[in-house]
Amino acid sequence: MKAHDGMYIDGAWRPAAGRDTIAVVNPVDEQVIAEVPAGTVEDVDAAVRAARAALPAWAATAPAERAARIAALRDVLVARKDEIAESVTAELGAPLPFSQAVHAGVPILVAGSYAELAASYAFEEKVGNSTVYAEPVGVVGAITPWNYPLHQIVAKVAPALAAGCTVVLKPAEDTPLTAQLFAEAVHEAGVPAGVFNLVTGLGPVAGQALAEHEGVDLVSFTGSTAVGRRIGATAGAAVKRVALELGGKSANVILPSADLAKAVAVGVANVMGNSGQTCSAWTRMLVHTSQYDEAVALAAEAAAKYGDRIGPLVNAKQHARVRGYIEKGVAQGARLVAGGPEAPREQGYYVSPTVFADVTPEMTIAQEEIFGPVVSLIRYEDEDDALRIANGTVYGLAGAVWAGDEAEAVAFARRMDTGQVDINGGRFNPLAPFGGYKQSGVGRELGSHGLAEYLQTKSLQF
Ligand code: TXE
Repeated sequence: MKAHDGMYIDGAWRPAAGRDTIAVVNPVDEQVIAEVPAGTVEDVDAAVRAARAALPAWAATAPAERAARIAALRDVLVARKDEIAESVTAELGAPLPFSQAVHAGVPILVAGSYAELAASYAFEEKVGNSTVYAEPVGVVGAITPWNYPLHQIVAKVAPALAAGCTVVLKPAEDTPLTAQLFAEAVHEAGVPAGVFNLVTGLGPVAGQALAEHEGVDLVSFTGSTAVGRRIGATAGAAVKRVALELGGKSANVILPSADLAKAVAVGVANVMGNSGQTCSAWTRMLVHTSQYDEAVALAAEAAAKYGDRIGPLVNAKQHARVRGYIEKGVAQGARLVAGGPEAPREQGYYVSPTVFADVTPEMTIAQEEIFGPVVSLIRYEDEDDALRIANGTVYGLAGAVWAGDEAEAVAFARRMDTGQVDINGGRFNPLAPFGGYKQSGVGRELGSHGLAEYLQTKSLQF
């Protein structure tokens, strides 16, 4: 695969400060497909300086001009959609149709939504005898994971640019090629030099240097709760803004009045998509005791149908981790009804679509984020029991409720400690705020709430 051997800083590809590189591996066949530079503290420093230098002019541009640049960026993402999908497939292993529809498709919607929001947002408001201005926070340090290589970037960079912030991005080491394509797209879109900068590198080196840099005003991080906690602590000590989008253990609550077959089929598909590497995945399926056996049979059948259609996990570490969780589920007494810990192929980081029955709420597989194609069916006795189980983890990112009557589902969803709930399946809305309650994070992405993360307010009294 084509890769840049430098960093995108101040509007150009520049040589990296060090000589170390990171190998990019295709998870389908475990072959190295490219090398990218491993950024150092010096690279991060150069990128932050460029972002700071570009800040005053970009912050002062009219919202309509920022909207025009983001619209141009969206158009480049449309024009280069196939290339983006191929890049995600090469470094993440996702099947090409999924990469085209989701990995390349969703960022187009998100960029489009921020082109519109940049133009329509009330950056200036009259409140009684005051004028309140929404001003950019400043330089953003964006640290992104590999599970949605482009979406995670666009969900941070598009609102940051709309707000008038400048950005330094440190993408995940597993998926830097798509991040490099994104930098090319920003360049083609005519975004001024220094407004967006890219430093590829390792988390504990380049990521940490970015999070700790005193020239960064806001750190926006998506990834593991362990790293998020550290970044939050560092930001707190420096009194700097932070946005954290962390793990999840979302509940798919199927109430007795629901269309069971549909709820189970959509629920299993939700977990298997992207091979389970989705922070909002509905990994716990909660079914009333009277329908439990039927739901288990339906889920096992739905998972078995997936067969070869799901891609591998991203890397050897995740492969070992997910299989370890499946072994733990078996050891703790859960019943495997589809899949299992054995790797289904000799090559590639594959895990079979796996369904566990007889899962109890306190089991490890019902509490911790597995991040693989594994769904756990948990039985409940009544609605209060279902609510207690749904709310009974440290996470609160997403979820689903199914019921015959929408109002019944809404009433249940309102009692869930979670940031986003799909009612009877739901439909993706790029304007709907996304983010966590409890240990799933701090702040929101997408829509006007996502834009507000990158703004600070000033009021003038008259
Ligand atoms: O995440 P890391 P990993 C969860 C999921 C997964 C687990 C581990 O459960 O199994 O996390 O994944 C950068 N300072 N999620 O190890 O390490 C790193 O380079 C600054 C959920 O891949 O958190 C990458 O860019 N940055 C999730 C990013 O953090 C650091 C998506 C995420 O990597 C750093 C991914 C440091 N000290 C994993 N250490 C979601 N919420 O969607 C690492 N990084």
